[in-house]
Amino acid sequence: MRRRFTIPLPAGGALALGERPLVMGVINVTPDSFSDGGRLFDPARAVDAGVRMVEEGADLLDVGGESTRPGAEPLDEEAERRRVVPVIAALSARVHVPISIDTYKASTAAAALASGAAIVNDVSGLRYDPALAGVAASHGAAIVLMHMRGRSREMYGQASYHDVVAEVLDELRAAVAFATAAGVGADRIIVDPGLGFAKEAPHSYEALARLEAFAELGRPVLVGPSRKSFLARALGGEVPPADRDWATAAAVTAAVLAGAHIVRVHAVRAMVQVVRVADEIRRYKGYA
Ligand code: PMM
Repeated sequence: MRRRFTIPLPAGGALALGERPLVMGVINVTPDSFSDGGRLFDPARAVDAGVRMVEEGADLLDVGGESTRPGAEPLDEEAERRRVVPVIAALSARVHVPISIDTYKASTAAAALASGAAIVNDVSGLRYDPALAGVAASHGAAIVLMHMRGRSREMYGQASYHDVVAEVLDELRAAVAFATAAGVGADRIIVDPGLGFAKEAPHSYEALARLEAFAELGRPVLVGPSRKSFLARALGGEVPPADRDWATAAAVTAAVLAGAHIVRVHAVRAMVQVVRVADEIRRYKGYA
């Protein structure tokens, strides 16, 4: 059973989750993203890409200014804001889907929410900047709490688990408790197991294979397998990120069959097809 949720958004909006899986298109306004090699660093190209993704069926857009690839250096707040705010402002005038800001910094989130974003996507699960929770709460924003450990540049050092699903569940439960204690409405929280973050490839595969366990948190589940290196691990060689969309399709299918509410992807047009067919199959399993 994929539970249904209605997530309140700022300005009286709402996001219906669970009726069908939603597709979140990724817009990395970075010169060094692992997945698209900085293609969208130019703001006008980033905006056009977002508009195109919505035409192709994206239900949400996720805009980020700092690369989270392993080994990436952190970006200062001012530079991050300069990258993302113009893109979010322009996109929110041109598209009618909710926009999320992929940041762990309270000041960037505040500027993004003031420019039209409705969701904060925090890869640190509120561990890097505790003030982020208050910003999300005061704007009435929804928040994605993703699981990871450590900082991107050293996260693989902490990729050690006895039971990856049980430990990620515990750590996400703590993040949800932190968010609600800081005033974020429990009804605004979305959880994410953080595939590829502080996880070796087998941990990511196990989290994906056992994704149904995350329903236990009582919140909608977002997953981001798109073009990640754990996919290349199964391909037995060097497969560059831009050539990982078939591999992504397999992971997206697994996520949808396991009840994911949102999949975060780069190749929107192709993954919309994948999601629709996988969801149709899921319906005939008798749960939907
Ligand atoms: N992955 C990346 C960045 N942000 N956010 C969420 N919620 N979940 C993810 O899996 C996730 C994320 C890394 O991929 P990218 O650099 O291509 O955006």
